[in-house]
Amino acid sequence: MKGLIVAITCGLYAVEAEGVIYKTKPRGIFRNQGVKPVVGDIVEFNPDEMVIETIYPRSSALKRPVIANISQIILVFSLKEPEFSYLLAFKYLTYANMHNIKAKLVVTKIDKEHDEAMLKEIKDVFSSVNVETYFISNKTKEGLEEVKALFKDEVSCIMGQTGVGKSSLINAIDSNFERAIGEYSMALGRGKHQTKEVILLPYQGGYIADTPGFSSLELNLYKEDLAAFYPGFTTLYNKCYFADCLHLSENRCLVKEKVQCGEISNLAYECYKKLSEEAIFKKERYSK
Ligand SMILES: Nc1nc2c(ncn2[C@@H]2O[C@H](COP(=O)(O)OP(=O)(O)OP(=O)(O)O)[C@@H](O)[C@H]2O)c(=O)[nH]1
Ligand SMILES: [Mg+2]
Ligand SMILES: [Zn+2]
Repeated sequence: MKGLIVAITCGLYAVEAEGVIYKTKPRGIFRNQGVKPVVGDIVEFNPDEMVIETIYPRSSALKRPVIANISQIILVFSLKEPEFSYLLAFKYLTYANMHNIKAKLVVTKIDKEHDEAMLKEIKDVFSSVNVETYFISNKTKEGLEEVKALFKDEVSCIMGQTGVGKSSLINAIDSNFERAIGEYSMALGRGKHQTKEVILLPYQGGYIADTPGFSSLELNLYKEDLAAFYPGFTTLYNKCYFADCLHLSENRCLVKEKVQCGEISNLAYECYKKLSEEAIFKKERYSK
């Protein structure tokens, strides 16, 4: 029987097939092969023995969070608590591009601080690199209808720092989901990691994945990947004078030209420089 892994808890793999959930285990063969079924995997399983026999080829596979076959990433940030971070947003948008998965930005908690200038800046910066941004409050439900429509017929992975309101958003979309909501800790300056496992929830012909929040330090990208997959840079790939252009001090760089003429926002480019500075080379790593 063919099914979809919707959750993994305590070593049991919840496989959904024709609206029924089967609690299965993978065959030992997977362990021998070093393969691990993950949430989002489409599998062939035996409903009598309750074992997963095979995993179908994945269209995508993310490591952070661990999930397969998603069609889009909904990146969630809050305006406050925790503070909106351009750097993190650009980092994760690059990560989405690396996996060839479309991404959209949802900014929550606009009820906490409705600073029009700040919202406009966020919208403009991301629209300069062709990323759509939505502003919502999970509390007052402002902006929610437009965001709800994004999920239709998609397998969406909700990603974001802990405490930004990912689970709250899922509950706001449909209160029947009853996702546990965490608290923002003033003392820690972050959320308290409420959601601990990836889960796929059926919604409007597709699925929504709630995922554990990440901390700001978790994802490390290479300089080369940033240069190739940074938002707004992907279509310029290999078009600079130097094929391995990092868009920094090089001459005849198309990215810098686009920044100079205002097509790519300055702020986006400043974030790029900062992320590139912090990143290491992929090549150097391999040559050691
Ligand atoms: N004022 C306000 N508070 C919100 C909003 N969205 C979420 N919160 C609050 O933010 C806190 C964290 O919300 P969660 O939904 O648990 O955050 P999360 O992103 O799922 O966090 P993790 O599961 O730890 O990754 C809770 O106290 C929510 O009530 C919002 O739009 N406005
Ligand atoms: Mg959560
Ligand atoms: Zn360049």
